Amino acid sequence: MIRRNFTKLVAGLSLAASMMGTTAIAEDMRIAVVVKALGIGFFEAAAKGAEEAAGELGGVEIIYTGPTDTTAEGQIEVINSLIAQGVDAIAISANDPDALVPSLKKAMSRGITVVSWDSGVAQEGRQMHLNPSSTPLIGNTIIKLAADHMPGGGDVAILSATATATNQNAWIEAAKEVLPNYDGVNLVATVYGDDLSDKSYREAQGLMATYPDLKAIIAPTTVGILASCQAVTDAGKIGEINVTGLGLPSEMAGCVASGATKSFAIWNPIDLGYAATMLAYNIHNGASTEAGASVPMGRMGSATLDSTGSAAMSDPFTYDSSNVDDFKSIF
Ligand code: RAM
Repeated sequence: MIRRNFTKLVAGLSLAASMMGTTAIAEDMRIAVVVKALGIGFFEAAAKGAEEAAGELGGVEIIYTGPTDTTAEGQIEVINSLIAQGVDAIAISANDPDALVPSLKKAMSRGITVVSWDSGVAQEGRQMHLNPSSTPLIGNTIIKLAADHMPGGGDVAILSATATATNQNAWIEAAKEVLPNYDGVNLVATVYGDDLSDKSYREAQGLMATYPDLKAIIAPTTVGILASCQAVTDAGKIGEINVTGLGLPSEMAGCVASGATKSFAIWNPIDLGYAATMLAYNIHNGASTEAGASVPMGRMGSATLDSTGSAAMSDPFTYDSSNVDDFKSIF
């Protein structure tokens, strides 16, 4: 009897131990959040959201990493090192849709869960992609932001991030599609500041020099919009050229106060980092990524995958002098 109980006890203990073991493995998860480049405020805000998700989930470590500049080569090095470290998941905002595919495929073949967010990877290189918002909506928003303050129409230019950025290229394409709906708005150029402040500043200066009648610079990048605002301000062209696009209230409040920027838009980058982390976690733990599947993303609800394995988070929000100060301490 005693022996039987003892056997039962041992069996029970080893079951508990193996359950604990299983739990420990499931919970001891390292998620690498790979960004386009380090030092960009937008991604630092997303990292806060990733940490929030990890805290909620428990037993999840976030490795926030990325290259020092916005290149695919830099990201490939980072991915290879993450494969060598044996992380459990990679959630990446890509500098190029195709160049990262071979290294991400290698990661997946080693059992690493791969999702892209913000700026996507081609479908074969990831298990799903989370867009911040609907691409046509963002494309229309960035043109409308400019058009709303140009009643007589006129020349506008786009100052983008890198020429290979999946997200900016998709938004620009969508913007060009709706351009005919905006009478008199004339897109004269698209230039690339590579999400580097100094290069973006020089590109904005170049636009002003080449197009003296420019009425707006549309920068669908948080780095580009801030650098453009600085270039327009330094050139004494506030009131002449409106700088708009996608920016962070924390970085753009001064530009709105000075009048260099009438309005701009963005979604919540903290929510985006949070949602991407939740998706990586849930897919790693078995959530389906079939078309039509809904993957839970904590307090952000769930992401419903389309036929390309993509989903969108939420609509962008417009900021101007009436509300920018309420958000500038948040992101
Ligand atoms: C920059 C990056 C990022 C983009 C935002 C709007 O921070 O290019 O990918 O989503 O701008």
